[in-house]
Amino acid sequence: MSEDSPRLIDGKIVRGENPLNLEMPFEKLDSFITPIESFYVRTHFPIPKIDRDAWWLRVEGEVEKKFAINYEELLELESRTIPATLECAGNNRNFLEPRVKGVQWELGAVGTAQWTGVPLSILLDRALVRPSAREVILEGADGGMLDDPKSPPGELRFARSIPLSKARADVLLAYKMNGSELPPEHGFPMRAIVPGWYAMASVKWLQRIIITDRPFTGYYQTMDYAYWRRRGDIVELAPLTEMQIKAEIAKPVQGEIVPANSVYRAHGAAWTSDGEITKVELSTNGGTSWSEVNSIEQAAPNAWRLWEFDWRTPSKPGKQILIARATDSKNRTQPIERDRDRGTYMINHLLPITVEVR
Ligand SMILES: Nc1nc2c(c(=O)[nH]1)N[C@H]1C(S)=C(S)[C@@H](COP(=O)(O)O)O[C@H]1N2
Ligand SMILES: [Mo]
Repeated sequence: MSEDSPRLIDGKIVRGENPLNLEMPFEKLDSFITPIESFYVRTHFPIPKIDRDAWWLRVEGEVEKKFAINYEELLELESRTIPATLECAGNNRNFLEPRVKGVQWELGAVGTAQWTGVPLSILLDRALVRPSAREVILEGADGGMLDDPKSPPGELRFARSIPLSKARADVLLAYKMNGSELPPEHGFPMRAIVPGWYAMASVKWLQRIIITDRPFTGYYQTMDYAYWRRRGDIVELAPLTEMQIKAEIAKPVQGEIVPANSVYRAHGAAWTSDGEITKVELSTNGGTSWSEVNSIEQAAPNAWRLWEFDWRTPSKPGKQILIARATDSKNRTQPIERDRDRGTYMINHLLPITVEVR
């Protein structure tokens, strides 16, 4: 290993230890389901140690019947298993120019798991939500002090909200990941899975669900995990929600030496929100021409689609620029340029990589 190769924990790239942030080396992508050992980890505070037998999930706010439920009781409720891709809203941040603050993720703050749990709608039904209700706040058990001058004084907890309609539609309270008990770093004993949304909404270590009649404007909803939205000449902060369409190349990697005059299997993944990936194209000449790649699986809602392409490499040695581009069933595709209103998040513009044919 060269001196500047990143430090690894369990094969994942260490982006921070306090709090713990680990990235999957994206070149390791080789299956639709990301194994737990490879799945990226994003935390803002120390991982809370939760005793399952002492843990309660409280449901309160704009409801007729607030209640608390424990782990055992939750496991007895009707459950569902769904595949869902989680992507951190700051994935690919390391490639932004000019450079911005934040965890310097490259390609691997994304993964797909099978999540098993209780539909949130079941708990909302049990609580008898009032007609005045608009949003559902999901609160984690983790918290602490931030050194951001814009953070509130004292301690705060990680919390995000979702519209009531989304909460009722497909949000899962997951206690299993890929068939195993949810690991501590991924939210034990229970986390939310908000399909199709950037993963900050999928609150881990869930301890409280608060139904409200007005928009939630907490720290992680407005000061952080927000972008600039324009209404005519008005510019306002809006919370990040759905994932933006994106294709990523797992292999070759930036700077890889690729044999000339041979067939090289390029591959990667593509995902979107509220739609299906219908096409992924690859350019091996810096965007001059594009070829459609093969999709490996059927498209599944809210999950990535792996793709591959047999690239007949040039016989002449030299640098080649590769770019992948996805299109979905709503005919959305990736922007060419970075939109600076997105701040340090939602990074899905085309990302060229250079390889050397030798
Ligand atoms: N309680 C809590 N939930 C959280 C977070 C957190 O710090 N605390 N981080 C969020 C962010 S920003 C991401 S990207 C995902 C990461 O989930 P993972 O660590 O299971 O990959 O969890 C989300 N849920
Ligand atoms: Mo994130």
